[in-house]
Amino acid sequence: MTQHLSATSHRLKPRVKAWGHKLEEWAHRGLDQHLRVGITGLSGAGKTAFITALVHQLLHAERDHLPMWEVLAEGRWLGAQRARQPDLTLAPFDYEQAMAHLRGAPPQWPPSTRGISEIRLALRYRPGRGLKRQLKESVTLYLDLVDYPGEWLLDLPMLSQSYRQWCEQSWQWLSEGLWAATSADWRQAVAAQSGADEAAVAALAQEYGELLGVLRQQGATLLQPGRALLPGELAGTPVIAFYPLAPAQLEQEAELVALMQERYDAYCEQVVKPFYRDHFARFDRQVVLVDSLTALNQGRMQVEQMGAALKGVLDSFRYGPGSLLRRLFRPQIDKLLFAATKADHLTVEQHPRLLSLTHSLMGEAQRQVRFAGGAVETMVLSAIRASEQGQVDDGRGPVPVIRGRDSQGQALMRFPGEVPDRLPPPAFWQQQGFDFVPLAPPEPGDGPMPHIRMDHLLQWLLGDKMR
Ligand SMILES: Nc1nc2c(ncn2[C@@H]2O[C@H](COP(=O)(O)OP(=O)(O)OP(=O)(O)O)[C@@H](O)[C@H]2O)c(=O)[nH]1
Ligand SMILES: [Mg+2]
Repeated sequence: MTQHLSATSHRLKPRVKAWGHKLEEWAHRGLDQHLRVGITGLSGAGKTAFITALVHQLLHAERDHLPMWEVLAEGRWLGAQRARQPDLTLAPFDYEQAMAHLRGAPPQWPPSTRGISEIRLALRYRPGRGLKRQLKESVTLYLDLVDYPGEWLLDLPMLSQSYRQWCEQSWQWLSEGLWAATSADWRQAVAAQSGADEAAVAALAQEYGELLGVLRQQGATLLQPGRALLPGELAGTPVIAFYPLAPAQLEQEAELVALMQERYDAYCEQVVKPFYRDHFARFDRQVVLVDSLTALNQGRMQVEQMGAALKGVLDSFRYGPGSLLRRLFRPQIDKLLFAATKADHLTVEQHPRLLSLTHSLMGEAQRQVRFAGGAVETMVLSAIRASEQGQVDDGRGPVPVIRGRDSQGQALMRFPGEVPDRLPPPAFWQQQGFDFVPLAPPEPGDGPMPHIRMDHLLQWLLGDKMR
C-alpha cells in the first residue's frame, strides 16, 4: 500500500510541477508580462542563428547598437537574464555552444538542429507611462523561444489532411518537372507494389527517406513526413514507415492502403499532434523567417515550393487580435512578421527589392492573417551580419559590393547581383539564374555581434509590451 502510494506520488510530482509552471505562466499572462514567440522557418532558414542573435542582443543590449529600440533609446532598459525554463522535460537551448561556434577560430555557424530545445529570458525595464508606472519601479517581461529542426515543421499541415489527400498532393508534386526525374525509379517501384508485405513496405519506406534527402539537395521543401528525414528517437519504428501510394493503388490495393493509413493516422496522432500542442499551440507572436535567396539560387520551382510549403504551415496557426482574456485562455497570434533573412548577402540598395519579393511570395498568407484580424509586417534583416558594404570603381563608375568571407574562410568582395522584385517568369530561368554565395560568420569583435535591423525587430516584437 505504502509502496503503491509512493509510486503514485512519484508519478504525481512531475504533474504537480507542470501545473505549477502552467499557473506561473497564467499569472504572467494575466499581468500581460509573458510572451511566447514562434520562430518559424524551414530547415536552413536561419532559426538557430536568429534565436542565438536575439538572445545575444538582449543580453548585451547597447543603445548605439540597437538605436530603433525605444525602451533602450528612452533609457528605461534595465537588462536581461536567462530565467528558469518553463518545460523541464526539454533540453535547454544551447546558447553557449552556439556562441562558441560563432566565436571560434575560425568562426562557424551553429550546426543544424537535431531536437527541440527551449529558452526563457527575463527582460527587466522601467515602465514609461500608464498604470504600470504608477504602481511599479520596474517590470519583468518573460520571453519564451523554442528551437526545433525545420524538417519537423512541415508535418503540421498533415494534421488537416487525410492519408488519401496527402497521397494525391505528394504524388502530384513528385511527378512534376525536376522532381519527376529524381523520383522516377522510386515511384515505379511503389506503383508496382501489391499486397501489404511488411518487409517490402519497410524497404520502400527506407528508400523514400533517402529519396527525400536527395530532393532536399535539389532544393525541394515539401518533404513529408519530417521524421523520415530526421527520425530522432523514432528511428526504425513502424510509425514512420509509410509513404504516398500511386493514385491507382488507392483504388485497388485496399490492404496496403489500410496499412499505410493506420501508420499515417498514428503518426499524426502520436507524433505531430503532441509536437504541435506542446510547442506551437500557445504562441502569442510569430516571426516567419523566409530565406528567398537560397531558394533563388536553386530555381523557380524551388522558390514556388518554398512559398507554398510556408503557406501550408501558416494555415496551422490561429491568428487574431489578442484581448487579455483571450491571451489567458486561448492564446492566438496577434502579430506576425515575415522576415526576409540573410540580407547581408546583398548590397544595401537591393533590400527594397528583397522586401517586394517577400511580399509577393507571401501575399496570400498575409491577406489571410489580416482577414483574421492579426497585424502583419514584412522586414528585411540579418540576424548576424557577415559582410560589410563597400564600393569599387570598375572603370565605368562606382559599383556597390559586399566584403566578407566565403564558407571556406577566403576573403570575398563582389557585387552579388540584383534581386528580382517578384518571381521571374519561366523564360528568365532558361537564360540565367542567381548566385548568392554563402558567407562565413563575421570575425568576433569587441562589442555585440553586428546585425541588420534587429533593433527594428525588437521594437516590433516587444515595443508595445514595454511601454
Ligand atoms: N550571412 C548569414 N547567414 C546566415 C544567417 N543566419 C543563418 N545563416 C546561414 O544559414 C545557415 C542555416 O542557419 P540555421 O540557423 O542553422 O538554420 P535553421 O533554420 O536553424 O536550420 P535547421 O536547424 O536545419 O532547421 C547557417 O549555417 C548560415 O550559413 C545570417 O544572419 N547571415
Ligand atoms: Mg536550427
